[in-house]
Amino acid sequence: MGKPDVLKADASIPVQIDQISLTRPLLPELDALIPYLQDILERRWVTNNGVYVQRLERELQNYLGVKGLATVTNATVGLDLAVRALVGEGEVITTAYSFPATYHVLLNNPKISPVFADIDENFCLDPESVVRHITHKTRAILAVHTYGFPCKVDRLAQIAQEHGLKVIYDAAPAFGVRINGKGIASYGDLSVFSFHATKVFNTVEGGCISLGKPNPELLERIRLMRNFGIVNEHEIALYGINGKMDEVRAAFGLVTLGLVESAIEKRRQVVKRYLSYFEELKDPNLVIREDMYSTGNIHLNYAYFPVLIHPSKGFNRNTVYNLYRREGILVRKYFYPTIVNSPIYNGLYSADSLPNTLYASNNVLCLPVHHEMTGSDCDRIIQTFDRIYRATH
Ligand code: T4K
Repeated sequence: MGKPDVLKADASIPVQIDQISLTRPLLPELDALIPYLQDILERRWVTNNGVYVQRLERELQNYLGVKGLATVTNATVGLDLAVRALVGEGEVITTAYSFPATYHVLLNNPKISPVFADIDENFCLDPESVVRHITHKTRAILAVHTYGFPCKVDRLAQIAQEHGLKVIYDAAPAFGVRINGKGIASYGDLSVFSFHATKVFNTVEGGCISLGKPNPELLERIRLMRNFGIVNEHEIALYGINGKMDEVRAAFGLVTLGLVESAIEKRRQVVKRYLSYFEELKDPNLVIREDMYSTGNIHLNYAYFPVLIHPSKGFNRNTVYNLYRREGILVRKYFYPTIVNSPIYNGLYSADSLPNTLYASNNVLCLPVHHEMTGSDCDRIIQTFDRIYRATH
């Protein structure tokens, strides 16, 4: 008898309805939120730098261990403001292996020319590829701590210093990550976190820009720019946009911030189970960056669990994706497509010089990780993978 044909889509198999979501928002208890909401309504002050926004900024500054911070309405606006406040104009070297927000803020800025460098083995901007793209017009590096894996921050700092460049980190997925006990946002000039519902810490929508070193003038500029650039009610001092966080979301964040550490621990337990499965499988065609998880000096947040699947006959990222989805397990192809393999960019950005970016985009699959996952969810995800794997090996 041959192997069961689990790879063949069979319309008679009902799609499972007890879905396992890629992630789940970290939510406050209603009872914990109500006193804040009552107070906000009684005081009739709901946005524009209210008391809860200010309090959240103080608490985040402590949690992240940074020297100054401004909350924003989301990380996309935060990245836009960070680039405008710090860089102004010129070439910015960045990665195409990211959520479109990262490079769209550069493409949408008429004074900035994005230059794409390739990624390294951790899916982050490769410092040596950055060096190869530096020209006399380069002003900054915009790197992403992809999946919450830290970039090679020391090497990037060295390159920036040698060439007089600014460094901005898109730290959207890296909330709570630490290196040698230092918050990830202590590296670079500015870091931008996302507080979107799908992130480890969330305010429904939201984010913050934080400073790697004290710079009150820069912080003031960012604060002005997130409020239309207006001073003294009528004077426009500089470019600005509506990038403000409101009181309701700040209150939401104040409550969820207290839940973050235990949520990260629950995520760690999920990742531990994945790691032990893949380590036992020991297949060099399945790359899970296990060294990232075991490096003692890096405290991860377990935001995502990417698996790079080197394609082999009958077994590749897309087959695994399709079969998982059919089973109601909502894995994702982060980051596919990217600027180099999506038709909407009209072939403007060639993949030729970005082989690692293209390869990762075509072959990485993210498995579900979140704080509400149970042991049996993990078992189901692992068993499903195993079934597909065994049928083709
Ligand atoms: N830079 C990077 C590197 C980023 O990854 C992102 C955002 C940004 C910048 C920009 O940050 P923001 O401007 O958003 O602050 C999601 C998020 O919307 C996006 O914030 C995030 N990255 C990206 C990686 O993921 P989608 O379109 O893939 O999300 P969606 O709606 O498909 O949800 C994903 C999973 O989460 C699903 O399994 C369902 C579950 N989910 C989602 C929501 C919204 C829930 O269970 N509850 C929910 O409320 O983009």
